[in-house]
Amino acid sequence: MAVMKLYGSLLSTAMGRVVACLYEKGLDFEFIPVDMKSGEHKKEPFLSLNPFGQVPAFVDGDLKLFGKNFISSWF
Ligand SMILES: N[C@@H](CCC(=O)N[C@@H](CS)C(=O)NCC(=O)O)C(=O)O
Repeated sequence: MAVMKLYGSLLSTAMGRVVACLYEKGLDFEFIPVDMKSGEHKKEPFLSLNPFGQVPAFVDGDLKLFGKNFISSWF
């Protein structure tokens, strides 16, 4: 089974919340860093994950989610 992917930045407090939930549930995930300093979150391909251009974004197979509350409530 493909591992869940969390796209974000270590500087993001919103991502920190999602990471805390993943660890609390003991779920395996891959962290995909998004370089916010260079504006990677405002360009494709990231915009196809979150059209608002904000981290975090999350992919689990065919499921794509963005927004810390939507992601966290998925676990
Ligand atoms: N409503 C979003 C807010 C996420 C958010 O504010 N992310 C910040 C980092 S903590 C961000 O991507 N800021 C860059 C921007 O807004 O351009 C959520 O709940 O996840």
